[in-house]
Amino acid sequence: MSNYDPKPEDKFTFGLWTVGNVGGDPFGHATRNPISPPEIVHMLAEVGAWGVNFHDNDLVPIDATPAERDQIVSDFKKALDETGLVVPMATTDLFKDPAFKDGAFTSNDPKVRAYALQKTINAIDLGVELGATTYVFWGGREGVETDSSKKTLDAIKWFQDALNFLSEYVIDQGYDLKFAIEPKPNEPRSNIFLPTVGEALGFIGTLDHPEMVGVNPEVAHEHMSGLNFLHGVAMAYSQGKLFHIDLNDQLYGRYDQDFRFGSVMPKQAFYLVKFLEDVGYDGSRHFDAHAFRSSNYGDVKYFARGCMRTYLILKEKAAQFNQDAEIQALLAEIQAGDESLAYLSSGYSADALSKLRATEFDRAALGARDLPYEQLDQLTIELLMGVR
Ligand code: GCO
Ligand code: MN
Ligand code: MN
Repeated sequence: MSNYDPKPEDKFTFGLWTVGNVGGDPFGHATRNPISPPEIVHMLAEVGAWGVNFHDNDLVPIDATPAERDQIVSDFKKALDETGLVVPMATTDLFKDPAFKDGAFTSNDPKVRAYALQKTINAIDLGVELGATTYVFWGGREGVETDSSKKTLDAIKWFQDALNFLSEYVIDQGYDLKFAIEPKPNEPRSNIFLPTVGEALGFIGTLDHPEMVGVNPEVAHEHMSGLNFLHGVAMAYSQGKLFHIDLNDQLYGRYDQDFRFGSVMPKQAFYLVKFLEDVGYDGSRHFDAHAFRSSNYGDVKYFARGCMRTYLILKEKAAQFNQDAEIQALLAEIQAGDESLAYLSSGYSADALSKLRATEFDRAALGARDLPYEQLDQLTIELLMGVR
């Protein structure tokens, strides 16, 4: 058995807003005292994370003077230098300020849309200054409570305009930066635009620079919609669009829970980790989760270590699954190919068509085929429960 200590090559990252979350919710005040960005960096280094990500205003308050900004950024850089932590991703807070109460890029107010663009340009500069190569777009306020308030087609167009403008900005500056859209179905808006990975992937194809734009799927967000997260991730990966990933956990049909990775649906988390490791996903493994409101900062460290530890345990389980003789024999039987049909894998041709037309299929035999999926699933569960 390996040890489960995180290493830099695991590329584990946390946002300033995750371990720095003070435990407030819509019904209650903060339960932890705020800690400064340099303190968060030191805490992340202590638990073994590789990187730290941030929203512009996690680091620099929205009303900071230029001199204050420079001091804050220099203190943050010092903490990065002292700890060796890197900043792989940055993003913009386009949701907290009341100016964004009706959205940012999709607000009905053209001044708000322009302000959101300007704020994002400044935040991109800040992110790039600190080393970020991925820029996330989570449109938390991009949406509606009532569809009488906004023409959906206008909102789609404004969203496209904003990303097109920002793509040109990045190209113009010569930045090495790609964009990752983070879909979410609701919270804080009743309905958020680009609610799922599938919609975001479709939308990317309509942009002027689709090559610069991918997705940042989040476990909790797809689970809130009752969707299979692995399938969304696989679709993004198959299109070369898995630019980033937000790992946490979430029961279906609940409020936005942001639980510790793998803590409520470990079986789904297992298939996800197995997928990422099998395909050799080489981006950040970013934990976008919050410790329980009842935790003190000592417990927050358990929470952060727990996210990484669970990932590494599941990674070991995935390797075990791939080497388990009984499981692999079952899979070989289930997935066995048929040499006589190999011609179909080269696609359509007149020859393939005539061969296919001439083939006689034994429907009864197809229907009678044994598929021991119960056995396979139980073996998987036993492997996860540690008895194999
Ligand atoms: C949420 C989102 C955010 C984003 C973050 C980075 O549900 O609040 O997941 O945490 O990931 O704004 O873009
Ligand atoms: Mn989220
Ligand atoms: Mn997220």
